[in-house]
Amino acid sequence: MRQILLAGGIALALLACSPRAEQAGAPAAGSSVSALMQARKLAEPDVTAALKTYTPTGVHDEYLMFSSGGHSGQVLVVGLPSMRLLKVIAVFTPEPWQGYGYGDQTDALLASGNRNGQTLAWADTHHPALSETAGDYDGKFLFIGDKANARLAVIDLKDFVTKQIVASNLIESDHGAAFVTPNTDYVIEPTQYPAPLGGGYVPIEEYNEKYRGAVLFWKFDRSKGKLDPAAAFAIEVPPYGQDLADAGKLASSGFAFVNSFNTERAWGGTMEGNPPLESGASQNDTDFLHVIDWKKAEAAVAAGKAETINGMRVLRLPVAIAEGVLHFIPEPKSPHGVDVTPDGKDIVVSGKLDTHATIYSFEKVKALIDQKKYVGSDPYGVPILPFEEAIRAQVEIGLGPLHTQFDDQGNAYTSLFLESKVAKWNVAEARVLEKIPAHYNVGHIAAAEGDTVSPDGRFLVMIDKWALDRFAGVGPLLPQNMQLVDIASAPMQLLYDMPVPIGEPHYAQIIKADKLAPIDIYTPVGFNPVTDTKDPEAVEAEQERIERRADGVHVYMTAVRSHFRPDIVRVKEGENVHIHLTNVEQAKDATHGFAIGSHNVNVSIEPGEHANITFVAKRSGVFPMYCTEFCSALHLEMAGYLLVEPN
Ligand code: RUQ
Ligand code: CUA
Repeated sequence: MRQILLAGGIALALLACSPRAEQAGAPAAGSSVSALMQARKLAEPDVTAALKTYTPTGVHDEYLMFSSGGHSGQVLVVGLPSMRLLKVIAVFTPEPWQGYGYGDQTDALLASGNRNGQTLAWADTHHPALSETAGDYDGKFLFIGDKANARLAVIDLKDFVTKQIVASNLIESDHGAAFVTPNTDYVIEPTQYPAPLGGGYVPIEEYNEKYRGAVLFWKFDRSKGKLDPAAAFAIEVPPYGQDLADAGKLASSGFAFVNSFNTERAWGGTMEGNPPLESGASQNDTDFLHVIDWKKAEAAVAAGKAETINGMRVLRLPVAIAEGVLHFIPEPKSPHGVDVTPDGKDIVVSGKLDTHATIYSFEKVKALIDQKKYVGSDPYGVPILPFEEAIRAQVEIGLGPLHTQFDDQGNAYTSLFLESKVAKWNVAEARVLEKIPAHYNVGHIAAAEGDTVSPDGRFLVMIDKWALDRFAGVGPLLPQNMQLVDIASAPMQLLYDMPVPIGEPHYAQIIKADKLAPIDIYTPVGFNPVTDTKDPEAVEAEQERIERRADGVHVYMTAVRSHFRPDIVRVKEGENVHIHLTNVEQAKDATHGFAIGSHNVNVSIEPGEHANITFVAKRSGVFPMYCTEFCSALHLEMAGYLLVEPN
């Protein structure tokens, strides 16, 4: 009976929506919930958490979260509140199920991300950025940065497919990418580790003189859905280890804010009599918040004031200073996150080694810039604004504050890495309201639309760096942990732990699902998702054929449940084989795969999709070709042969 009382509220809620609520057997339903609770040792908060996240079969999630896939080089798409993994978007690395990296166009796309002829088989994805219109997610595109190789990718949310990978030849690593300006005019990519701009060798002893960072602004052409490298520009900055970035919005539109964590300019050398980088970089009490007027930078570049370095237009430091593009403000100690409030009026910075969230007032910052009120300049001549006069408040927030997100009630949420908590605090009052434990060492957090001009509140996901005791043991390498929190309830409630076993997710963004309108099938039939157009080699039904040309054998093939046509391909040993394959189906979810063993041939063709595959028939023999998706009752019969005759 006590169990029934304990679960009373929930049981009542269940009964209220049960068609059998009025029947005499109603108490049985209550006792079954309490019996389940008892059997599974669940307390009432466990049951409310389950009820807040359980999503019955066929019911769709209200939000989608786009998360970096870390070392996997991919992007994860997770439904909220269920925390179900819905998609892994193949971006920087091959993805076999999607045939990404096993056909001509996806090979070429991946190769476009190679740097200086080096094939790159991995990426370190950190920060996804949804495209915005007027500072709000518009659900059209997603950008993601690769820290290791200083690359950016563009994903079209019409079909959740990567369309472009770019890398400048200016910088060697990035971190604060990708962040977009409020109308997605630009995607921001700042360097992380300084190096000579444009590449080349310079002894590290000349670090101060010759090593530099840069803040890149990649122009986005919305009509083409592509970044336009020719219209990109960069601003040279001192070698301070630039970190995260955020674009100003509303009140602070036209500006961008970038952190730095190594104004000491330490460069390590632990075996050469120097302190390790980590202690060398933590000497100063403050580093510099970079305040960038990108509208002015854009105008200066348009006026021909940039210098082209290895293909990128760069506003050199003296020009950036003279044009009023760059100002510094001290920021306490080894900062990491910089986050602009939804109204664009405040900029929140947290220092990993400082217990405060520092709130800069954009109005004050702008006035100081206009009055040229400087307290000096850095060794490179960049004017420094007075800290005390630029801030609105500092909130004593806890240990190791990193990243901040916002809700619709004027509150901010800041991750506390060292404390393993998230602090909820009121922005106007600069006052901490509540904290919730994370398991453990929370890095980024993502709130529903929590970095836009109109956050939704409701949900927040803590992206934890350590999982320790949260899941069953699977050997020494544990999964990462994402924890869903209900931030609309008071106090905040932890709802769900989601293990992530394919890489360390860094940042994520959460968008209302109804802002997305993905297609179900490709039309017209013969569409190539990578080139984003009907493929010139698309095959119509009844037009299947095999042609012998100077460059080899061209097989024009269709796939439809449950056969390939043609299903016999006869070639000679050593011949080039080009397979042009169209899935001519237009039924939702009617995906076929196409594989030839021992030839690294493997593609996935969604309804209406076309793929081109080129390979050399190096070895004579008989090689089965088959469909790799269990598409129909006669799926096993969806097969054929590649016959390679010896010479
Ligand atoms: S990171 S835990 Cu954004 Cu790469 Cu902060
Ligand atoms: Cu097509 Cu299996």
